Amino acid sequence: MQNSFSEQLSKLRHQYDLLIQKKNEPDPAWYNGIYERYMHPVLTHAHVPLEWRFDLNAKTNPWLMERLGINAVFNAGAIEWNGKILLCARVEGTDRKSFFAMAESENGIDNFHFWREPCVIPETETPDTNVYDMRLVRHADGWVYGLFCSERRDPKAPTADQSSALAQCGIVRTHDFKNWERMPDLKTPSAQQRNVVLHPEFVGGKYALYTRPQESFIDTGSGGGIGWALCDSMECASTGEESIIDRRIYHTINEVKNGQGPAPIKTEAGWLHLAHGVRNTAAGLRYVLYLFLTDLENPTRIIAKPQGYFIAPMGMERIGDVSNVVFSNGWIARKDGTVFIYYASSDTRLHVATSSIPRLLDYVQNTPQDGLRSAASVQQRIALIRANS
Ligand code: M1P
Repeated sequence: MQNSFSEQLSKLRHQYDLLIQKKNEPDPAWYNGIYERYMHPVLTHAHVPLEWRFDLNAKTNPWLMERLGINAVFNAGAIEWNGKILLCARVEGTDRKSFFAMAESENGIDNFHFWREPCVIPETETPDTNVYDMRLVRHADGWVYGLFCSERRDPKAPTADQSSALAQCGIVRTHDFKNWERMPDLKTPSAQQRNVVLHPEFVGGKYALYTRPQESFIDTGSGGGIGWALCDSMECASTGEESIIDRRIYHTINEVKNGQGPAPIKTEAGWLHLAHGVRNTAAGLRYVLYLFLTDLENPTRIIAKPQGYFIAPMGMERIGDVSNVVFSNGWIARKDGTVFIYYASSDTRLHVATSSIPRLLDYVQNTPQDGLRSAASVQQRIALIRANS
């Protein structure tokens, strides 16, 4: 038998409070020396406030039904702001539309709670059908920019095709994460763009962008990898030809496609990059995360790149709406060198991993690079075994 409205509401509130207050601890079963994984996700669909989902008025909703369900909370931009950790999460309703919502935590690993209302992102003259994957960047010009994917139906698609879409880079800026100023979408020579990220500093007096040229919505086609392009202004951003800085390579973790994650972190040794790489399998695409380092003076020049992946989906992380995926568009380096890496699993929930700048630099600089052949991998492993003998 159904509980009374007030009983059920108290139960929901109690469960919600327990979830928000739950402590998160490093997973004791995980060790690789490079980063810690944690026992619980930091954001899930259940972290979305009850007020966003239920009509809490017993007169208009006597059954206490969920009126606007939430499907998933994942791919979040991240920034440290007034000592707190802020995430700009991708929240996806049951209607399949994503929107952005800010959540904050004091310590970056638990007690994340959403702000009162989701972000209101102004539209351009051509309204976005779907928006997702915001990269937050505190730029040297004084603004915080949010670059995200704006998706619209392909206007050239015949009526029978209700799936073909166009992806472009939407741009907003803010000083408070409450008021967002929308700029025109980025123009590049490529047919479509996703995973566009603003470099935090001017380069030669210009804004610099990591791009991901692609010919169609899912397939990048001849789009060869993570691109780089400069532009004069973010108010009407337009780039010339993109150059590829991290190319896709046969039989590696990124042979099908790749994309810059969040903006790179400036370290003494170079710009530290987090990216995702995609390969194909009989069970579909597999997304993993990897790191690389670029030259401080020339961020397009890779100076260190470990072989293989940095984070891959593990255990329950493998399962979700788009299984076998980890994706990241947010990380934070604190003044004390701690790094929080926010990664989503299987387009369903968001996790944190923790490390430090010294550990990540050690990993990037001292892990052998990909030998690109089985025989070379064997030699790398034998060298390690013999050094340990
Ligand atoms: O479904 C996995 C990811 O797919 C896209 O990434 P990419 O453009 O590299 O294929 C994005 O839509 C991302 O949101 C999603 O997590």
